[in-house]
Amino acid sequence: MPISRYTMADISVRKELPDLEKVFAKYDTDKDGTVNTSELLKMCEDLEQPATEDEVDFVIEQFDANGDGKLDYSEFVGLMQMLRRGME
Ligand SMILES: [Ca+2]
Ligand SMILES: [Ca+2]
Repeated sequence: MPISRYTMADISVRKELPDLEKVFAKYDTDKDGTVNTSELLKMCEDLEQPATEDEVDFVIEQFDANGDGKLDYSEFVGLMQMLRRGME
């Protein structure tokens, strides 16, 4: 049986965690330790995945574990893991 693709993805995400920290810091433009709707909108633009505010709100809702309407770093990592799997 081949190694699970999810296992491979988890390994590559873990290796890239330092980079994710940089990405998070780059888009947390007001440096409050969370990424809000407008900050995530900017990231989508830069990734050439333009999204509407409603779409970004929806994405935040999916990953907003503590329900504050914004993504902190651990929630953001969950989003990035999902994106990575979606792109495979
Ligand atoms: Ca912020
Ligand atoms: Ca949150």
